[in-house]
Amino acid sequence: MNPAVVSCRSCEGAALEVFLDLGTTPLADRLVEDRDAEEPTFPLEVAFCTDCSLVQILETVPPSVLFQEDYPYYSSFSPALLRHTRENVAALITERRLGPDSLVLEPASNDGYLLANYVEAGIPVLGIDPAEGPASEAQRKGVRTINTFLTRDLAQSLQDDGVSADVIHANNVLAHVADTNGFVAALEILLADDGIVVIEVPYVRELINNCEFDTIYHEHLCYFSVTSLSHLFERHGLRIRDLREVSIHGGSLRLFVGRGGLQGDRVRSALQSEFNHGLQEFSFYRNFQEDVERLRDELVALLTSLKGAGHSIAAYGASAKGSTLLNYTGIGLDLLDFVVDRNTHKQGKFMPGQHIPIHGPEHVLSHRPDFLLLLAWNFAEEIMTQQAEYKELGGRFIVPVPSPAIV
Ligand code: DWN
Repeated sequence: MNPAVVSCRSCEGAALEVFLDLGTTPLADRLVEDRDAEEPTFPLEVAFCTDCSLVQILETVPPSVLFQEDYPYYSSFSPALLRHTRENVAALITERRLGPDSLVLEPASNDGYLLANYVEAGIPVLGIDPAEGPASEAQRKGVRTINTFLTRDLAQSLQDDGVSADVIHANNVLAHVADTNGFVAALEILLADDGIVVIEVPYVRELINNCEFDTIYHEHLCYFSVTSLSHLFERHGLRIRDLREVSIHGGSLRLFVGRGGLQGDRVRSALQSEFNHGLQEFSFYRNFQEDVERLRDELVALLTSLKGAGHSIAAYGASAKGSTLLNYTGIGLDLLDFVVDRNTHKQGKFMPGQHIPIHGPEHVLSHRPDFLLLLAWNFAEEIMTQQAEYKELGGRFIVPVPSPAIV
């Protein structure tokens, strides 16, 4: 068993208060190939640091276990994510006047979904990703990628070799690193003096307000507010200069971080708003367990009622969040016949814990379930548009979050 953290992953204080226990669960992205094989499970408890406001899980599963060779998440299977990324990159190329003498670096570059946009514009890039499959895919696309984790030591070695990035993208990675301070220190080492780090993280305010408990799994060690991020970056001589709220992944923050400089109006306003809403107080998180239990009971009751009335139910999106939702609620093969997903690396495997089979999206029309539970609810619009024929034939969708609803 891995040692649970007893001190905050950011400020290293001991003031951690647990407010959510999702039980002991399998790894959300460890899809099952052999249903008889033993599945490792780990506790999933969430705590709030009353010193620096960081929300975090207590368990640290070794990154080498989480992001191993068959890590199945490939960003390029989500068209909405690709559009979101393309728009962000185009704006940055213009604003930062990037060109052939620039360098854009991305830790957790996955399958090159983001950096490929810079390569297309003739701008030099360097990706860093520990997952062999996605990293190999990126290299096939012509995205220069180092297949490893970004650490403080690697950053120092790259800096010694002259690497200095004008833009660093860090999308959905800051929450994933076991050495939070070491990772931020690595960003500071690799950032050019007038460079900018563009960081995207799911916003913990949305997680709590919309009961997005299924976005909690062992890959996500931290859940950020602007308040907790500000403490973290200031500790390393970095400052949040500007920010945007973006809708991706159920509501995220896009932060623009540089060496010192002015904390812009949007940042000050966000910090004040968080203070007014109490995100720096334990009381903001205190009732979340009850909210999650209520959502669980409502969702199980809805699916049980539909099944009891003779309806068939399947699910769309073999997502990591889907694993948390199924394993915490206990929704399994008694209620769901199958899951579909566009990601070909996931097809033919089974959902962790519940061992529900994963097929391609064509299975929806060939098997015509009466209802489709959207385990990738963050892409609901895109998926429902894509499944227009299923809907025309009378198929209905169930959105589980923020509260179960048939749409
Ligand atoms: O941090 C992470 C988040 C950002 O993405 C990673 N650790 C893992 C991953 O979490 P997730 O699996 O919950 O994320 P997604 O992107 O919500 O998963 C969506 C799933 O749905 C993917 O497997 C792709 C699939 N999909 C599909 O089959 N058809 C997605 C779309 C948009 C579609 O049209």
